[in-house]
Amino acid sequence: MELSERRGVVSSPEIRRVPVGRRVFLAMAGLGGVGVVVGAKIQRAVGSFLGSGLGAFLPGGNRFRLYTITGSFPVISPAHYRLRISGIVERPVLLTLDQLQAMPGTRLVKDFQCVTGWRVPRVHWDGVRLADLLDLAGVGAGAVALSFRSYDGADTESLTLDQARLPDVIVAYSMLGGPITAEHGGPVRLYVAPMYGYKSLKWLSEIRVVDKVEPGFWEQNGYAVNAWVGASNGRSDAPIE
Ligand SMILES: Nc1nc2c(c(=O)[nH]1)N[C@H]1C(S)=C(S)[C@@H](COP(=O)(O)O)O[C@H]1N2
Ligand SMILES: [Mo]
Repeated sequence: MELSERRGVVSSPEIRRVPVGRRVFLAMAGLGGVGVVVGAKIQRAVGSFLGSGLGAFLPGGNRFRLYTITGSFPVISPAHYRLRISGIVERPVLLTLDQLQAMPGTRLVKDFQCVTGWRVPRVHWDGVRLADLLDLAGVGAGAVALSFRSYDGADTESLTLDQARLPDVIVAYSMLGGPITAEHGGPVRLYVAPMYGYKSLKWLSEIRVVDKVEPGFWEQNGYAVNAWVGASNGRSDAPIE
């Protein structure tokens, strides 16, 4: 896949962008432009999900809300997916999905907790520890933190190197017992188990090793940079339902 970078946005003719539509994209008051996708249309689109055993889109609690900042989501085929590791590294890395999945994997069964209060218990995740990916690229002198970019061209996130090396911080390719769907950030998203959901950046395109923490999209909009579940986060992006 030819990746082009314009103003830091990774784009490619291989990436299709599916608009979620006015009816299901609700602009949020608090965090301008942030959308939470709800509604029948999307529920049908991800209907396969209902077979996951979690009943993720049935009315009531214990279900994921789909988030997208942009009002659309990128659909990236597994064959065209690439993960770039760049910045202060000894060996810049460009991985295919096959190469990522050939690395030693980690399985986690953990709750997913959005800062707004919704929570999905005992979600199954598979992926590669971020620590292992850092070792693959070799972190160089002076490195302090990671900056993450998304194929949506909008979301960004950060972790310190110490946070990134925790054993329950993974680059995930499976969620809820199957490949991560496009709506949930597939083929590859972050899963930062000890932190609120906004740290689990979807459609992960690039991990940059940097010399200072660069607060991501949600942090620039008021959320805590260190998003440990349980920490106080002072404001709400609660979905309108
Ligand atoms: N690229 C991207 N990643 C994202 C978001 C987003 O809007 N865009 N929202 C975050 C938030 S606030 C949460 S709670 C989770 C929600 O994951 P889900 O959409 O799979 O339910 O994704 C996180 N990762
Ligand atoms: Mo969230």
